Amino acid sequence: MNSIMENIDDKELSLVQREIEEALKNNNLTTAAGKIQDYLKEINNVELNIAVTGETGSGKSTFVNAFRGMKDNDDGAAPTGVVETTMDANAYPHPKYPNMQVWDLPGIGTATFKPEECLQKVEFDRFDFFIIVSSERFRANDISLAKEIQKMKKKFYFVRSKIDNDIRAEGRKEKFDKAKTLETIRQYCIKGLEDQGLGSPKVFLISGFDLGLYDFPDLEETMEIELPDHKRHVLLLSIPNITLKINKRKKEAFKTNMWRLAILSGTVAAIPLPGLSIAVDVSILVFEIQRYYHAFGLDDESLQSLANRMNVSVKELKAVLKSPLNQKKINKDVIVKLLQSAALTAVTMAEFLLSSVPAFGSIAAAGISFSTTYYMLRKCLNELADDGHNVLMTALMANE
Ligand SMILES: Nc1nc2c(ncn2[C@@H]2O[C@H](COP(=O)(O)OP(=O)(O)O)[C@@H](O)[C@H]2O)c(=O)[nH]1
Ligand SMILES: [Mg+2]
Repeated sequence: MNSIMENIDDKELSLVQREIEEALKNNNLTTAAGKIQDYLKEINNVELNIAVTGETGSGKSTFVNAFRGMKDNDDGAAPTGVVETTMDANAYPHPKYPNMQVWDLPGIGTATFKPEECLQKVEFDRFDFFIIVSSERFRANDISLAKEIQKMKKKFYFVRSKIDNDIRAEGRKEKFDKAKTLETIRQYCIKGLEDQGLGSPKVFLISGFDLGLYDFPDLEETMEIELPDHKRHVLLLSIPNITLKINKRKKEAFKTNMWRLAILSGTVAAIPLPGLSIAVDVSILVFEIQRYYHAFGLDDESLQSLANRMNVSVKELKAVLKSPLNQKKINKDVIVKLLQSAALTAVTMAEFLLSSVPAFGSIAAAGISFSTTYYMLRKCLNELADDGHNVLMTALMANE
């Protein structure tokens, strides 16, 4: 797995991208399709490894689960509320995107273990960045750990956890100002770190019980900005769909691959389908549309988990779903039916293809297969992203 990770970087991916465009300019669709296959294979192999570390009881394991959209008692969840006795690094893959793994690193940053020894033991090099968690002020161990990470030229983020507890306690006071309370905690943590010679790092306030609150969206955005392109994609697809902003950026991320998939579906192993005038590779469409569905949190488990967190019923959430894809299992039959109805309107698509696809001329040669699949992907992405958006709005409004 490591070798794959080391093999792919932004430069190589942009080389494949240029090759695709070059082939399209030369009207060589077969070559373009082959290159697209390489490209998609490579981006599907990109790994994201996030290390979560900090003292026992700080909320690491809870965070590892929440980050993957899981509850503590789900299958594959990291055990929480247990006393950590070893410093074994445990990898917890995302249930739907196993290329994204969150590592629970107990022990590092506790007095028993020296940070530099621990980091060597867990092969720090595999991590894209570190999250250092503390439920109080950051201690000397957290700081020496951060310095070790810095030496290795890796990024780290400080997370002050269990903010819900602080807010609840402060909320009992008569003069409660939530924004002020949060700012006080933030400044206190930053000052502590500065006093120990760590520059002025950002500290993100979070609750592992509800990532939609406080600074998690900020943390997500920072990670996104600081990751290289190909890794950013993995983060965006796998991150739980908990804010409207994330919903929007997920949609953008999917959009960038739409035309590549449409070329591929219409060119490689395109199989004529009964009752359909075009030849497409339906399995590509099924795979991608299923990804949309999960990324926007529209599956039953995700809706249930949103309902639990936000005190709304699953029924209320389901009531706002509009896409016909929601009532069904997304499989070949469903997609073929959609294609059949989409093919009828394929003539009207030239105008959006012009604006969003490079080397449009040669793609026009791919004709109706390309247009129809592109239209389909766009339609499904729009519908499912809208549904994701509306479900979130419903949950947020119920909490106002
Ligand atoms: N109120 C609150 N409790 C939390 C939060 N995160 C973790 N906990 C609780 O703190 C305890 C330790 O959490 P755990 O994730 O096992 O910490 P770890 O030892 O660092 O892995 C458990 O009882 C958790 O339920 C949080 O954000 N808010
Ligand atoms: Mg733990």
